[in-house]
Amino acid sequence: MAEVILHQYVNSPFSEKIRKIFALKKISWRSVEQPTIMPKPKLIPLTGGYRRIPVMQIGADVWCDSGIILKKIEEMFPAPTIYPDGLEAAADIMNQWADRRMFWSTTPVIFEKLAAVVPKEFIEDRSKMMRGANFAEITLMAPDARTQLRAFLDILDRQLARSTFLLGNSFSLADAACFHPVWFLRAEPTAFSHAQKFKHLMRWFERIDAMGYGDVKPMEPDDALKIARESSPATAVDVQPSDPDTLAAGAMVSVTADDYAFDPVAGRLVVSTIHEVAIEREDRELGKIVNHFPKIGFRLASV
Ligand SMILES: N[C@@H](CCC(=O)N[C@@H](CS)C(=O)NCC(=O)O)C(=O)O
Repeated sequence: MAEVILHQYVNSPFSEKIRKIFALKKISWRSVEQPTIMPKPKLIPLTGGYRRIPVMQIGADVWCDSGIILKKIEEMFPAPTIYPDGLEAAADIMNQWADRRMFWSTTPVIFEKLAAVVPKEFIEDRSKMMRGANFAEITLMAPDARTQLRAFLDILDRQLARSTFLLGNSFSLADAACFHPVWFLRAEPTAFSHAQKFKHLMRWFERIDAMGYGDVKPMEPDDALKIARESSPATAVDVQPSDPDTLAAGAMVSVTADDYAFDPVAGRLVVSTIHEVAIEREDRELGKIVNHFPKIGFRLASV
């Protein structure tokens, strides 16, 4: 099988979620370090415009968003599962909650101190990505975010007083997902001190931190692009007739995140199932690429 390549950066919390799933499953993977701000000239040819991290590549197939990456990893490497005891809905819903709710309570708390020291290019980049929001003003949100963060941490801590992991005695997607915002807090000591007050949470945090990242070897971005250029997409057409989007295989569509980083990716529809949309693009440098997105969190439009 072609290698599993994760385009990421070390300090990326959403990548940390995927790295912990690699650790659970003891997967061998290659890590390509990408820039933290635009431009990302060695990522965009693979994604067609999608700029967020992480992105997973296998040959000329590219998965955008941790939600679809983790589903593909689970399909390829089913054991050990990220859904022990069949708790799939609970794990998936906690994943959404951690990404879209808990994570956003950490950012203002971390940047309350860091905003003064991060490069102005970073602030400008994130303001553009948030369309209209001024990222420098994130510090104003810190008091309310801190109040909510402490309540979220308490929810986790109370559960962890009663079970080793969030959904029982085995590591699940819920742990990988709730770990990443807590891990992100460690970027700034005052922010992390809020988590350190919760002893059951800290025991769990240290256990997951010690799991490592699986068997990872670095890869140069150019080598990943070469692999894409020399491969063909391995995705079969699967546009389900029951799909209410009523788009036919081959239709030109665009796929855009519905929360931030609104860069549409356009291509011909290859897959449309209840949870996934995939489109095929012809990239000038790389030839045919298929980009996979989750349905949850994205908008699909015909173009
Ligand atoms: N819903 C996305 C969120 C990804 C995300 O926001 N990633 C952050 C880094 S952890 C990002 O891309 N920030 C902007 C950037 O790096 O350009 C996912 O689950 O993958």
